[in-house]
Amino acid sequence: MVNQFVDGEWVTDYDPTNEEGEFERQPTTFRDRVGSEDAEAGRYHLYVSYACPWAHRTLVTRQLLGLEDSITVDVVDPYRDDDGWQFTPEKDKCTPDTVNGFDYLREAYVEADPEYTGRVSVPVFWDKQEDTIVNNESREIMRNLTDVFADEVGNGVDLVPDELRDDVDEVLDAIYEPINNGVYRTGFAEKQAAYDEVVTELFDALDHWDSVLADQRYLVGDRLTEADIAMYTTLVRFDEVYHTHFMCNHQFIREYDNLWPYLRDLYQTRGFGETTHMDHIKEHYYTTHPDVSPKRIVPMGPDPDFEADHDRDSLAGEPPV
Ligand SMILES: N[C@@H](CCC(=O)N[C@@H](CS)C(=O)NCC(=O)O)C(=O)O
Repeated sequence: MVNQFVDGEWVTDYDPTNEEGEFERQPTTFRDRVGSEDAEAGRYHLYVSYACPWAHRTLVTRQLLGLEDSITVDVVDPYRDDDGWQFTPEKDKCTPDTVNGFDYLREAYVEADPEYTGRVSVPVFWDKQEDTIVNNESREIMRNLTDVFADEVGNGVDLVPDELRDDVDEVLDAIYEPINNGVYRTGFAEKQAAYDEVVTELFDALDHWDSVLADQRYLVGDRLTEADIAMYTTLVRFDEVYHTHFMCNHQFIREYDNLWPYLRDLYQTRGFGETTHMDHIKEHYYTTHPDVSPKRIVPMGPDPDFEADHDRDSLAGEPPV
């Protein structure tokens, strides 16, 4: 059971699985985009959890595009109970809500729409001038930062070059269901048949991308793009969390010939490692899904060595400077 708003009322017993026992992710509702005329430094804000792979996408993008001084960030508590995401500034690496002074992220959702129906999720891209949510869909926030903010108030790095736009979108689509969402569909499957199907899809996709990465440095070739950011935030959580907690245990990422060095390459690239906070990641998953891990014990390992050398720089392509 999960918590969400129904017509502005907070309910705590919503079932996100269908009759086949398959987890069904709801579409997000705030889907605006900031145009170049409004992309001012200081006006926009990100509410994130360091634990969340979707929010993590926006943090990596913000760093790569040099938006640290233009877009502010607040970080919620990694533990989420029946009241949803909470601001607990007393906890390590957590912040208060520096924009609105809210105690719970859900207050931002009803501020934006008093009749809101849906989940209270991170990331939230907030407009401080209009006091509202611009967008809460990570893929669209990433693209808005890339297309508009990078040039207006960032460093001009291009994470989706025009000539690769279709390829980037194709890879984002291709990895979403089997991999990014696949780990959740695996972990939240309620029946054996549902689990069997999605876990097979997940590992078939990982095998596929492992072979693609045998002779190219990044997912669409020799340029680091948004597709790599989307892949990274799932892969970096895999061995520590998804393998155990979500039963994605056919193989560890560190057993793959190419995915593992690829993951280390990204981790060691500006913007990736420094936005990866494994303490928040592990605390969140192992304590927040009582249906999956009822004892709320955070396991000790396995501590993959993300800092170990990789040979990926012998392949064509360089990370953005
Ligand atoms: N489609 C959204 C998904 C975001 C999402 O599911 N975030 C999770 C954390 S990993 C969340 O906040 N879940 C709380 C909830 O759904 O109640 C995106 O990509 O931005």
